[in-house]
Order: sequence, then C-alpha cells, then structure tokens
Amino acid sequence: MLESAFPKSWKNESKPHKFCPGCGQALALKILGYAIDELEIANKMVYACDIGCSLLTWDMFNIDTIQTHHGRVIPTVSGLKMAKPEAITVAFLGDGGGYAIGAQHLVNAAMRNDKITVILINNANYAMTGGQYAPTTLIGQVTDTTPIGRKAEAFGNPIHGPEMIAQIAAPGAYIARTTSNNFDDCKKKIKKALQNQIEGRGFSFVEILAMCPVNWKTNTVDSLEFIDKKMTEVFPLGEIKND
Ligand SMILES: Cc1ncc(C[n+]2csc(CCOP(=O)(O)OP(=O)(O)O)c2C)c(N)n1
Ligand code: SF4
Repeated sequence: MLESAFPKSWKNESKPHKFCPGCGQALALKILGYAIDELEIANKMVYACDIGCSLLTWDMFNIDTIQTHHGRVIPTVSGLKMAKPEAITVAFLGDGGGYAIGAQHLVNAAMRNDKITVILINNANYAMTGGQYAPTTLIGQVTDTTPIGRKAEAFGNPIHGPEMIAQIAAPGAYIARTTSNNFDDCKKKIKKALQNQIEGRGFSFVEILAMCPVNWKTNTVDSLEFIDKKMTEVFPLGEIKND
C-alpha cells in the first residue's frame, strides 16, 4: 500500500523537477502531492496529465499516471472513472488544453457531472510551444502571437472558465479559483475538490493561476506581482460553486 504520493527520496525535500526555474506549475503540483498525502488517498489515486508543460509530470508522482494527447486528459479520466469508480482521479492540464482544444470535454464532463477532479493551470499563454496567446491571455498582454497586446476586437475577451462551468454544473459540483502563489489557499481548495470526489458528490474543478516567468519574460518579483495584481483583477480568486 502506498503511503505517499511523493517518491520516498524527496518526500521531505525538493526534487529537481523538469519545469523551468520559478515555474508556478511545479508549485501547484507539489501542493497537489501534499493534498493527496493529507487525505491519505495515494493508494487509490490515478493522476493524468495533458500535453503542454503538464506532460513534464509523467513520472513526477509515486502513483499510477497517464499522459494523453493535447486537450484529451478530461475524457480519458472520465472513462477511467466509469471503468474503475473506486479510483480517485485527477486530470491536470493547461488553459490551452482545457479552454481551447479540449473545451468541449470540460463542458461535457461538467454537464454529465462526472465524479472526477480537474485541475487547470491558468498561466495566460500556451507555454510549452513558446508563449502564444491563450483564451486566458489578458487584454493588452503581449505574447508571441499578440505582439502589440491582445485586442478584444481581434481575439475576444479572456475566458472565465470556472464561472462558465459553474453555470452548467449540476448540484454537488465544486468549482474554485486559486493561485499557486498562496500555498494554504491552493491546498485547501485542491483538498475540497478531492473530498468532493471521495464523497461522490459530483464534478470538481479548480483553476490555478500560476506563473510562467520564461514566457512572460519576468523576474521573480514581477512574476508574483503579475498574478497578485493583474491576473487576480481579471480572474477573482474564490469558491465559485460549493453547494
Ligand atoms: C492536437 C495538437 N495540437 C497542437 C499541439 C501543439 N501543442 C503542444 S503544447 C501546446 C500548447 C499548450 O498550452 P497549454 O495547454 O495552455 O499548456 P501549457 O504549456 O501552458 O502548460 C500546443 C498547441 C499538440 N501537441 N497537439
Ligand atoms: S514554459 Fe512556463 S509553464 Fe512551462 S515549464 Fe517553463 S515556466 Fe513553467
């Protein structure tokens, strides 16, 4: 029986992960590992990652892991849960995977009230492919494909994923937004999402604002500030659905 989501060698120490230095996804995943351990569910967990920087986690945890095509991690996990309802499942993906190429899967999993947990990283860009604009890119934000800043006239407005999904989700669904800048809040919301699945209440979805210093071309202080001052103004943190 597994006692921890973390490999024994780095349970209490830092592992040299595969993300860029300062990446917010690495923080989010370490927090997920702590949440799994605190809930003592490592032996029941199946973790699944998408394409995008999330694929760098295909061997991160000491638990059964699946890696899928871009945007397809949610239906993969939904299918797994149907075949193996006793498993506790997490689909981990980026904002391109969840709100662009795989948006239909997010919508349909929520409408079916699949009893799975989706954790989506909002870093306001397509990171792995070099920093193109994503559905979450802020108005005015410069990316490789919006060199003069995103304009609503050309690309519409940033998607508010949790708010959109909350409108269609069934009673019992848990939907929240947090940031990996805030360890305690992030862990609390991930644990609530997992608990929702454990109790069989319904679909659970947590969007995590996470820094991407390499594509944002920001230093540590500016990366933290971009989230805490600019992103949270557009994407307010909180529990969007918890009934
Ligand atoms: C079907 C398909 N189309 C396009 C790609 C190229 N691709 C790989 S990663 C990626 C963007 C990933 O962005 P996101 O999902 O936001 O994750 P991030 O890298 O930001 O964590 C794209 C377009 C692909 N791998 N598969
Ligand atoms: S490109 Fe951005 S999101 Fe991807 S690993 Fe590097 S810092 Fe993290």
